[in-house]
Amino acid sequence: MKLFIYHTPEQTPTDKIPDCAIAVDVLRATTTMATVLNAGAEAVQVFSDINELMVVSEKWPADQRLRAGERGGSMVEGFDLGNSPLDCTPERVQGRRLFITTTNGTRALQAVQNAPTVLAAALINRAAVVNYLVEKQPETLWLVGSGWEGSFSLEDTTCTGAIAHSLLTQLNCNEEALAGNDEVIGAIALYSKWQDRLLDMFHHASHGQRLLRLNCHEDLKYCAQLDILDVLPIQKEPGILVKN
Ligand code: 3SL
Repeated sequence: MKLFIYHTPEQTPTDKIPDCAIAVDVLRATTTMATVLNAGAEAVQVFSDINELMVVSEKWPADQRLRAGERGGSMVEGFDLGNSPLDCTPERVQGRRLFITTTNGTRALQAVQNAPTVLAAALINRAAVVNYLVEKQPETLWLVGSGWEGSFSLEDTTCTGAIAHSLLTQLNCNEEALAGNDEVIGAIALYSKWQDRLLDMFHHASHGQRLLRLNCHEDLKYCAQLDILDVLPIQKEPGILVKN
């Protein structure tokens, strides 16, 4: 297995595709996707464009859909939900499809949607993702951080490092054998620095600070938990993720 990490969708190559690609948006899109599927949602369908989401979701039965999304961290006007994983309770989401648009996370998924296998990862489902990778052993693997509007984000690259770090242990190999680019070595170093202080790391991150200004402290606490959900969001057709 050769692992390549890209910090943002913009840095992700467009002239090739890996065997498996994983989008990461710890704060908060991929955390929300893992949570909603774990809570019994039928599927998650992602959009970068609000109008397109409205047109497609309009064709879905009203009692079987939820429209979710944020811009600048705040809920899109008229939607059922924002992008808080804490709102995704079984009572609210069971059996429904979540139509979601977010600033960066949905773009990361769309950047890799042509790969044969596409997953969504966060800290909360890191172990489920790593177990899948160890079982399937894709030859080429990309981890794509969502960043923030084209820039690096501390929390996404730390999460890619958490996945890489666990892969090293599970595959019993060294960094040189696993790493396809230098970003892998950097991400593992970043995770090693923060692994026991993930919530603290969010407080240092610019997007963590943005969410704190929006009173999302409970969201940060939830998103900072490692390996708490055994759920693997996997793409079944472009833009549509289901529980594996
Ligand atoms: O950028 C994104 O995709 C979102 O996850 C951002 S937020 O955490 O909902 O503000």
